[in-house]
Amino acid sequence: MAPSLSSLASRPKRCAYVSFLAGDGDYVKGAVALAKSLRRVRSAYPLVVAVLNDVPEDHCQLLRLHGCIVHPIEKIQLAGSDRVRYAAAHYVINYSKLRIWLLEEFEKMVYLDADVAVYDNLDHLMDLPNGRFYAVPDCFCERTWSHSLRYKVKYCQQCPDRTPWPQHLGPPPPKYFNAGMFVFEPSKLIFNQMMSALLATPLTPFAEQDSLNAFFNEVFSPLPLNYNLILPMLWWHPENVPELETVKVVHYCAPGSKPWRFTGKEEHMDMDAVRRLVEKWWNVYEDKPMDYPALSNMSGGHVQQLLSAHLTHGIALSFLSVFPYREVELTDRWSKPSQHMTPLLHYSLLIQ
Ligand SMILES: [Mn+2]
Ligand SMILES: [Zn+2]
Repeated sequence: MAPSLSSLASRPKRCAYVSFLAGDGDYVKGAVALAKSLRRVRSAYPLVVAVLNDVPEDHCQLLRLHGCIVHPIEKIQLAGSDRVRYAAAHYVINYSKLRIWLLEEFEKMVYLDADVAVYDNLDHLMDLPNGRFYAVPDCFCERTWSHSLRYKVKYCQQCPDRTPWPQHLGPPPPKYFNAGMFVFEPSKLIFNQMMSALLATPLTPFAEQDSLNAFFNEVFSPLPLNYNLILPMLWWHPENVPELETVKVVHYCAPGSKPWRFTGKEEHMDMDAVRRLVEKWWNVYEDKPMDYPALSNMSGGHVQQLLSAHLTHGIALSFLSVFPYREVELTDRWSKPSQHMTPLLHYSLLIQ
């Protein structure tokens, strides 16, 4: 099985990547791709996935099979949050993500959204000095920003000279980061302070991202764009975009850009760079040898337990296609079918 939080806590350097998942939808595919992408670049630290209780057990199991540490968290329900006009309806759920600050088993973590993929090793971020909040500055040019003064005056911090901030409005707004990727230190104290701040201020369209920006404003240290390439940069600020091959983290945040739902028909989605990056995601997602590290390290007994206790047919079948030698092992072990055998194990014997 994947190591537990407590056994990880005894490692010399207690660091981890962490993501967040809610609901029973297809976002789990993003989390699987994220896990595989981190392993592909040989990350030394595990991926914790903080899940709300509406994530179905077979999705949690799938994440565990991919080597993730699944960590249940409770929903953060804020009074009045159902009356806020969020930039996207699902943002209301994102306040719960703040609970990752309670993971004090870890001294430093890199948070990554489930619609993010990692294409180069990021372990060095764990060595950044403590006491700062590291993230990549956002872009305000998408329509999701249309509620904001920044959008209305066509000001974007990615190119402050293109349309300068109007003088009569006072100083330009403070630097604002995208919260799809950030480096932080878990702390219950900070969590409690953030919750108090949330309760004391009105809720705003970008939900937890706005709150994090307000809260960490003074300790925010910008990271270079290649640590969180938000796709709108490709069409709003092509002159700022680094060589795609050097981009370490891609954030598939633009409407229509989720690779697992990609049709190429939405605005900007026909760009060559977008297609290349979506293809890159699929190469990771479908990289069979990168599948199910948890099972490959497991003893036959454990695999049996898993197969009989938790797995759905779909997962079992794809597992068997990745580890055919395991199939033989299982078949040997179960060569005399007994009445205790689950229908699932029957199935694996039949398809050999
Ligand atoms: Mn995202
Ligand atoms: Zn912009």
